This record gives sequence, structure tokens and C-alpha cells, in this order.
Amino acid sequence: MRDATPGTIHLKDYQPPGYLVNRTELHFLLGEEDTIVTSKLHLLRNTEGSSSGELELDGQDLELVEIRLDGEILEADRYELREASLLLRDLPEQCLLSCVTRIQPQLNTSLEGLYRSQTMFCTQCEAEGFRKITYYLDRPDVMSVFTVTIDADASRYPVLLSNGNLEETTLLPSGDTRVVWHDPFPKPSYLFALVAGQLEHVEDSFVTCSGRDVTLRIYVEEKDIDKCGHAMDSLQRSMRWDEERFGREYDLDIFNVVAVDDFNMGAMENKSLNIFNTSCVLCDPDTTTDVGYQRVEAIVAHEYFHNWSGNRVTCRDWFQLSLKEGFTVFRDAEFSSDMGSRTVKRVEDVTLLRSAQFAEDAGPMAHPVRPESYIEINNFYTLTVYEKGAEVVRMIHTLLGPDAFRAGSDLYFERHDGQAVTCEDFVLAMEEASGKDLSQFRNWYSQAGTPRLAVSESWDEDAGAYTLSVAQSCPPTPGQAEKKPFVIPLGIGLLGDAGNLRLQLEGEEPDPELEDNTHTVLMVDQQQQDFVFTGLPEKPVPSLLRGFSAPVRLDFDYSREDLCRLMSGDDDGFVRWDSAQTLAVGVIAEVQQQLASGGEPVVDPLFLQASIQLLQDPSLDPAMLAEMLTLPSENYLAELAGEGAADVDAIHSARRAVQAAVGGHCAQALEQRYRELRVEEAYAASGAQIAARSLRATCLTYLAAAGERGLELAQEQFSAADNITERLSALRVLSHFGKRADWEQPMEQFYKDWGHETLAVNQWLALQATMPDDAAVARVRHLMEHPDFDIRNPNKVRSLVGTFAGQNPVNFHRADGTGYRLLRQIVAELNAINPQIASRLLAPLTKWRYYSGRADLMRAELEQLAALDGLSPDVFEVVSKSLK
Ligand code: B3K
Ligand code: ZN
Repeated sequence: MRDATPGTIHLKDYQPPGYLVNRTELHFLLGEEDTIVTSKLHLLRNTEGSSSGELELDGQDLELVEIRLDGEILEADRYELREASLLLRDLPEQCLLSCVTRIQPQLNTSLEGLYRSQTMFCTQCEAEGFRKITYYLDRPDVMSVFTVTIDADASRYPVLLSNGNLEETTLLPSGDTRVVWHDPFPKPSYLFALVAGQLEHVEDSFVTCSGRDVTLRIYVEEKDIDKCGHAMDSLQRSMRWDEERFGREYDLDIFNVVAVDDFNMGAMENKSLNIFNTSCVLCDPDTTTDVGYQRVEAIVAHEYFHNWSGNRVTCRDWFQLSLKEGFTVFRDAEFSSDMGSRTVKRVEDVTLLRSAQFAEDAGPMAHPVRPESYIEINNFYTLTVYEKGAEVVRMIHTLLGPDAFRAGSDLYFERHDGQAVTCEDFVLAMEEASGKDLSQFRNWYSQAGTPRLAVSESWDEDAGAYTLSVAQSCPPTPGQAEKKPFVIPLGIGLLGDAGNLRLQLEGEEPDPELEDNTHTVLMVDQQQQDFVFTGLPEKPVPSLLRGFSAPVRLDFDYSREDLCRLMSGDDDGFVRWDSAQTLAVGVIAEVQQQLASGGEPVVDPLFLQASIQLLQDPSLDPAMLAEMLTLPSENYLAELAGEGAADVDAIHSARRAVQAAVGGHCAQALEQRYRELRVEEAYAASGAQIAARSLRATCLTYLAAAGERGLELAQEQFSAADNITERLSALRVLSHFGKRADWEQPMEQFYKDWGHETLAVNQWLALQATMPDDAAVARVRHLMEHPDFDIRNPNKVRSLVGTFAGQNPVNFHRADGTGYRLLRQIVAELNAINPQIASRLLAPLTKWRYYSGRADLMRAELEQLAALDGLSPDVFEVVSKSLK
């Protein structure tokens, strides 16, 4: 909590630590009222740090019971207790510092440090939670070998876990059990973990490429023991994939995963003891949707991959967060692409990037992939650091090619194993292994904002020459008015009447070796560049930004006919989807104008025809077709409208009108696909079944937008479904397009049937939070009083309030301001309970500059938050930067 204005931490002020902690011995006495933590830190002065004997250990909300130096009690005048640290002076070069602290995990609602989740103890230390456990050099560049002893009442806490290997289990005279865990790999404190509770586990194994047998365990509450199969399979697949694709072998004999209900994010990669939010590990057809199954696979993989990209090689400081997160997201995206459909995965990632990361990059919290300053590091676990960071790694992969990229990755891991390093070290390894110069490319790490490419064409019929002129720019972001040009790999092809044309760039020798010369990647590295293609038989349609080769916005003035050609005929799956999106954006904008001038909406027949053609194209994978038919989201349309111009009601009505027109025009084809794709077999989270259900849900949405038939089919689907995916997609259609009489009974029925399953209830809350009807705000308030709602549980808060603010634009942005007020009130309450969640929840209010006619209302709520007593640094940072 804040007394004075929280300070800003700057990358430029980085200093190596004055001391290193060679070994860390921790002893925990877990109790119901108090937990006593005794630490023994084997300290050694750092030759690279400043040479004074001064040491400032981080510590927060701790009660210091005793402190000793080399066995002798330290008198109070030998140290200074500060608000968030313990200062020691005149320390020898080498010493043993022991501290006894008392903490109360049962009162820790921030879910950072050691805390209680239901009946168990668990930890979350990244980024700076360890300092809530004991005084320590709580920074990632201090790596230490940990030995952890836990004493606890075995009847309450039969399972006692920490990192590394279990060395000893003893029964103490007090009746408590004592366990000792030792982790041989030096690690920073943020990777420390402890779990104690009444847990069951499933066990399997994995034989590594060098033949070592690894025991794999997933610990859960007894009631969830049947929901671990998918996560276990995903873990084994991830381990194999990381060996094959990145040459990374697992390094201990045991790998544990624990599921906890109260968790601030998805999961945490603590060394050999990953802790997961239950929502990101448990899977069952009645509680987990298809998307949920895919997410579990991706998150299990992500956390596992951190064992190398994050744990063995970690970050020097938190400004380097993307070093581990961007790289690991890139790795998990590659894994998911290899496990399923590469194009669909790419489309999903781009959808997230465009609708949310681009908005972040255009908002008051915009920051580079490697930020230069922060007030609260927890505010920087962002889409920019994760998703844009992964795009930056992907561009390096594109620029180097797969082999040189792998060589760079091998070099990086080999050179820096056991070290805490920087993004610069990663780029250097990539440069050295490939011989490529990435000097200018580094701008992606230091400059915020989404670059814009304005592309135009000219055609010289006589010469058969086609010129693409590319201009790049990047809007100003906080603290960065001017930007230097980026290196932007621009994947392209040229589409002719009979398919993609052979490419010959002026001034380049034709490459006879090249089998596929219909695709190339242009290097855009200046503000303005021309690329001339020669020897063309006809004026082509350019297929631009293939595979979404760079995280940029691209403008090209396509005719609708050309977009239809790309949509049906281009070789690149991403461009096919993107052309459908661009077409839809134009059609929706046109309808929005018609409605604004009081006219009847007329949807371009070309668009309706294109939709029919897509539906009848047997060559398209149903999952891809579902993506192509899905209209751009209201959030994305608002983002495209730009600052001061987003009119959520008009966007909603126009999008609805287009849905209804497509649904009406294509009714027969939609119903036919809907019927054909019905899955007869029992539920399986297989690619084929997931694709079928996804396209069926898309068809059902259009049919319901157009009239009663869709609602009838949705009622049937709801009753017949053997899985939550189809139950929820039916309920969504009924509650978004039907009348109260259509959805009320099934909504109640769902709760009657699945009210005992927390994860199902969370999705039921989330669905109701998205309903576009007039009663939405009242409904959300009512559900906040529901016995299943708990403000202390982040999953509940995210499901109900986060979903409302983020995915119900017409109601969040109501002209009467009640949506904003609701969010402000819960953020104010959460500020005192769980600042991390409070600050995250706040994001939709920070976009006030976008919403026409609403900016004052939104600002007023932010101002009220700014005036709150005891504002946490987390909320303070977001509110103050948003109001600037
Ligand atoms: N590294 C954690 C995130 C920690 C967030 C702390 N506020 C999970 C992940 O990215 O894998
Ligand atoms: Zn991560």
C-alpha cells in the first residue's frame, strides 16, 4: 500500500548485486495461525558488484523474529529495518546470515508469496513474491542452490512439496512430518515453490533422449483426479517435442505439477514444481470446452519449455522479461502448430494480437518489448512482452531461416546455461550463429507502438513490370515521439488468373535452385522503398504480409473483387483468412453508414456470394472455414475506428445486421453444414471433432441471427449435447439472439446440472457477462451476490467482471455510465485485496480516448480511483499513466 507516490525503476540504473547467495537453506514451520520461516543465506561478496560491505535485502509484510551473522545474534544497531527492506552494514566478504521471520499466509489475499488456497498452502514468487516469505536478494540475477525443509501436521498436509529432489522424510517427536527437498540447479528466488496439502496425484513417466527415466506427477484435489489425463499427455508430448525441435532434454528425475484454485494467472514454471491454475490443467468434457483443451495443452507446454528458456537460462532483470516470455510463447506456438493446424493457430494468435496487443501499443500503457521503466513490474506481464515479444522472435526465425535459428538457439543455451542474461545476449547469439547483422532489427526491442505499412502499386503493361511501393511509419507512444525505421520482413506472393505467379525481383539473379519461387520475403528497412517485379504476364493481385510475417498494420487499397480472389485462390492460408476479414470490415463499415443515415442495411451481394462459396468449398478444413466465416470482433472494429471514433452501439448493430443478412442468404447451406458436421461418436478433443464443433457453432450463430430456425436448433443442441462445448455454444446463441423465454430455462438447467463443478460455473458466469441485452449490468451485479461468486478468487472475478468489461462492449460502454461504475467499484474493492487483479481488470477503462461520447465518463471513474486512499502501486501506475 502507498504512503508516498511509488517510485519508478529504470533499466539504465541496473547495478549488479553487491553479494551473491551461494546456498540458500530454508526451514518452514507451517501453522494455522503463524508460519515461521528460518533462512540461512551463504553470502559471498560479488566481485562484479560494488565493494562495500553493505547489503539491502528485500522484505515485505514480514515480522523479523531473529537475525544472526555467523551464528551470533545481531543487535538492533547492526541493521536497519526499512519499509520494504532490511539494511545490513559492514558485512565480511563471506558470511552466513540467518533470519527468522513470522508470516501469516492465511491472511495473504494478494496471492503472492506464501498463501492459502482452500485448504492448502502454496506459493507464487514471480516476480517479487519471495520477499513476502523471507528477507532476500529477491532479484533474478541472484541464483542460488536451495535446500528446503518443511515441518507440518501430516494429517492436514500429507503432501509436502518443493523444488528438486526429495531427500528425506521423517516423523518428528511433535508428531509433525519433516521433509527435505534439494534442488541442485542454482535458481533465482522467483522460481522457488512450496506446496502443502491434502492432495492426490496421477503418475506417469517419460524416458528422455539420453535414456533417463523421469517421474511425472500431477497433484490435484481428490475430486479432480479423473481430470488429469489430457495435461499428462500434453506434458509428455511437450517433453518429446522440445528434444526433437530444440534439442532440449529435461534435467531432473522428477517433474511435478500442482493444480490450485486461487491463482493470479494461468500457471507458473517453478523449477520442477509447476503450479497451475485449475482452469489451465484440469480437463473433462463436461467442464472444459474444446478451446479449453487446446489451452491446457499450450500452457502445459509453455511452462515446461520454461525449464530451459527461463530457468536454466534466466533474466538478468525484469526489463528482460520478454527474453524468457517472448521466446517461450514462440516455442509454445510452434508446438501447438505442430500438434494441430498451423494456419488456424496463426489466425488465432493474430486475432489476439490485433484486437488486444495493438490496442495496448496504442494506449497509455504502451511500452517496448523491453521496457525502459516501470513502477510495478506485475503491470508488465503484458501482451506486448508476451505476444509481440514472440512475434519479434518469429521475425528473427524468418530472417535467419530455420537452421540458422536453431544454431542460434543452441548457442544461446550452451553459452548462457546457469546464467541470468539479457535480450541483447539472445540477439548476439542469433547474430553469431547466422552471420547476420541484426543491428537495426534491435529497434523492435526498444521502440513501442505498432508500425504501419502503407503499400501502393503501379503496373507497367508494356514492360510486364509491377512495382510495390512501401512506406513505413510508427505512431508516437508515451516518451517516444519519433521512431527509427524497423526491419520488417514482408512475406508476399503475386496472384495471377491461374494462380500464384513466379517472382523475379528487378536487379536480382533468378535462382534456378529455388523450387518455390512464388513466395518471397521482402526486407522493408527504410521509410520508403520500391520493389519492382519483372517478367509478369498480367497485372497481379498482391498477396501481402503472408503468414503475418511481422506485427504491423498494413494498408493496401484492395477492390472487393480482388479480396474475393485472394480469399479463394491464394496459396497462403493466412492471407486467405485476412482477405475475408478485410472484406468483412469494409462491408460492416458500409452497413454502419447506411444505418447512421437512417437507411435499410444492404449487405453487398458480393459478400453474401463469397460466404456461400466458402460454405460450399469442400477443400477447406472446417476449423479454417469457421475462422474465415467469423466476422471481426466488436473490439477489433472499435480498435480500427481509431481514437475518438469508436461507436460501440453502431458497431454492434452493423455487425448484427451483417450476421443476419449472411444467415438469411446462406440459410440452406448453413443448415446443411450444421447437420453434416454433427459428431456421432462420444466426445473426444481430437482435431477433427474440434473443427466440426467449431464450424457448427459458427453456422448456428448465423442461423440464429437470421431468425427462429437457429434458436430451435440451439434448443435441440443444448438438450442433446454430451459436452460443455456444445452446451455453451447453444446457450450463447440462445442468450445472445433469443428472448428471455428462449434462454432462461436452459441457463437454469445448466446450473442445476453443473453447479457442483467450479470450472463449469465460471464459464456459466462468463457467458452471462457477455449478454448484450439491456439487463446486463443488473445481471452482473446480481451474479456478484451469487453464492458461487467470491471476490477473493481471481477466476471468478475474471469470469464475471473481466468478461463483462472486456467482452460486452455495448453494456460496458452504456451511455448511462453504469458499466464503468461497476468496474470502478470492484477495482476499488480489489485494490485492497489483490492489487494485481485490480490493476489487470482496469485495462478496458484506460482506452477512454477511443470511445466517442464516453471519454468524460470513463475519465471520471479513473479520477475517482486516483483519489482513493491506500492506492496500490499496481493500480496507481495504470491510473496515473492513463490520465496523463
Ligand atoms: N512466468 C509466469 C507469470 C508470472 C506472472 C507474475 N505476475 C507464467 C508464465 O508466463 O509462464
Ligand atoms: Zn511464461
